[in-house]
Amino acid sequence: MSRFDTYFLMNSDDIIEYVKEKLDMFEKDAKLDVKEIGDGNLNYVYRVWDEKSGKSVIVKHAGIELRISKEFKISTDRNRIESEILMLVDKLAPGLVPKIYMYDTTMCACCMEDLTGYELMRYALMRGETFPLFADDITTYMVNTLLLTTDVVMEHKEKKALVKNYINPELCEITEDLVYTEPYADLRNRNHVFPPIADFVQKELYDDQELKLEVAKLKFDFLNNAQALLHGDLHTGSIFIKKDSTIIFDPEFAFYGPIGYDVGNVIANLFFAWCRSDAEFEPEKKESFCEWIHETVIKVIDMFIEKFNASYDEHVTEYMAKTPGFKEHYLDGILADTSAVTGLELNRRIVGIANVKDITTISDQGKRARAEKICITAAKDFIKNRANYKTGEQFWNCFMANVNKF
Ligand code: SR1
Ligand code: MG
Repeated sequence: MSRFDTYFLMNSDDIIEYVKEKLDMFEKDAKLDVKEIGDGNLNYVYRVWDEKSGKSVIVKHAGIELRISKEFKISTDRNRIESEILMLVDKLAPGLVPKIYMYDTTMCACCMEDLTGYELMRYALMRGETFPLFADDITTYMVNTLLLTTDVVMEHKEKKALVKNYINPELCEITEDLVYTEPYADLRNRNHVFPPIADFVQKELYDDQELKLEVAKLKFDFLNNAQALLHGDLHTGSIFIKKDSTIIFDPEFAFYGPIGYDVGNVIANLFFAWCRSDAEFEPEKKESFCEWIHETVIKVIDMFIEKFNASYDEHVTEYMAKTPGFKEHYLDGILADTSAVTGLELNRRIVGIANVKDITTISDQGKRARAEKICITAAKDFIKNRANYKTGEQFWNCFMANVNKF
């Protein structure tokens, strides 16, 4: 019998006892330190370390109520999904995810590698840090985890078993509401709209019927297109980074959905970093950082395409998917989804309940309003004209054309 045989929400003292009981890592009488370091909207994340041995571990623990709002009560099964996905991705994209030491479906907790020396990418970008390996690492991660889990490569019954295991209805519902509905109709009256742009949001988002129709089509694609095993929340707060290494974590929104959902999230969050730099940095720093974002957006799209094509040719097993022209058709759809999701993520982080600090911490109110208008205007272009953007240069030019309107 252990007090960890029945679920309860653990505090720091419980976490110390928990790691001593569950892991071989620490002596039973070790004097451990613990700190809650969670930065996301959903879970509690503890770092536990032993000064004497130098050993440390991260414990991620799911509560029944979300941190962002007690209004959300979602399944703690998200912790199992995250742990299993990280273990699977460690095989598909080795070296790009943290090691999971154990996970526990009773306490809804997992123990994983401590990534000391890394930093959350969003905060590093907010300070103007640049990362030369990022585009290469993130495109390897995306091509390996996404293409290799599709019907193009996997035996269809094995793929369907994964679809079943990671059906994740409650976390998908959050995305269906926060990404695909509420930015276009504030149905629950909970959107965070920056007051100086309230009229702009009304006209450009809530009153644009043509936009709503396109988002409705995309929502039903998100609901029904079980294309690949997604990360499901691939923003810069789900990435730990340092100059020579990138680690992707936090795949609790994982499920089988459209590949462009992950790729578009990465692109949109690079644009948020650009907007912050444009508003906050001194001219010299701004110029070099914005140039790095420019190069990185182009590389992420173009390297994704290049690696996708090579991996498709190497790994395709499906007879009909080998038909000449099918690969190009499939990739075209992914790029259109990437463009659309770039737009959806830009909009939902500006007006929804889960905003991004890149934008909300812009100190000058006029500059913040300009940044928000740029994001919304570019977003509409990426959504409505999603079939037009197929290269890195075209993605960048679309964003810049909209920056130049303000
Ligand atoms: C209610 S959860 C809000 C957001 O936080 C997560 O990181 C996801 O992006 C989700 O949409
Ligand atoms: Mg998260």
